[in-house]
Amino acid sequence: MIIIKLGGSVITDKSQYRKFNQERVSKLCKEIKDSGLEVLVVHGAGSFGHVLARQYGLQNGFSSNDQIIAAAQVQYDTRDLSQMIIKEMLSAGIPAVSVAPGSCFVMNNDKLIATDTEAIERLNKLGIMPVTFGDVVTDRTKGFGICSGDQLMEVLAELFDIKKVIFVSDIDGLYTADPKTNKGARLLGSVDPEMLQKIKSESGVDDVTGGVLSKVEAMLRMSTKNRDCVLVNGTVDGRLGALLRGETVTCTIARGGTK
Ligand code: IP8
Repeated sequence: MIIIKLGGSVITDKSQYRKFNQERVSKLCKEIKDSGLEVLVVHGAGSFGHVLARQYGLQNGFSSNDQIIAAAQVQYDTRDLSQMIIKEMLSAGIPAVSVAPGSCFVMNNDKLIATDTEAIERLNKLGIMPVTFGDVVTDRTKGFGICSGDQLMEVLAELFDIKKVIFVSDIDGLYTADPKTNKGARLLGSVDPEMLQKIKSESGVDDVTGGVLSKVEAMLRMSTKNRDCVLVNGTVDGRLGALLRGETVTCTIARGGTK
């Protein structure tokens, strides 16, 4: 099975609160469906999560009562986004159901812990794709915290038999520097832990979970000798589909796996 994260920068406009990229999501769902592969999808929160999370400091955990309504609002917004994605999946012919991460995971000081995954495993066995997403989740130490889609990818990659991991983002891959501000930035076809140390991450928009640098760190943790971890641009028509078909595409492959 392949696990794919549809990043918030692709499925939403991260600069506008609650702006869904319906057309893009529809295309990506079709590319996934056409691949005919067994896939598990996780999605980010984009502007349905990061804007309010940042505004109310939700990533730091509970510190004041005015965060509570914001924590609830974010969970409403991310569920709304998730349902919009499920709608596109169903239209593409993918049987999928949205599963809020707070129903099967808690956090402990920002570490994601799977408490009850029986339902998502059973859904998957039935042939219904359980779709989880970045969200506000309760935290045993901090009251609540931000559970990113990247953290979910790591936990789900251990729970299921995952042969390939794909992060769909709005960039062609990992660059040696920010290509938006640095003309000399070079796209890396592959990255290892040493190379990552040299790379600067700049995003310029709200991202309480750290942007591309933490994503590549997660990718390196998830890559093994038998499991490729790929960062690919989902804003380019057909690129995800080509990758799923096994074609050579512009992307960055994380190579760090010692396991
Ligand atoms: O978009 C973050 O998840 P991500 C979740 O996968 C929130 O980083 C609520 C900001």
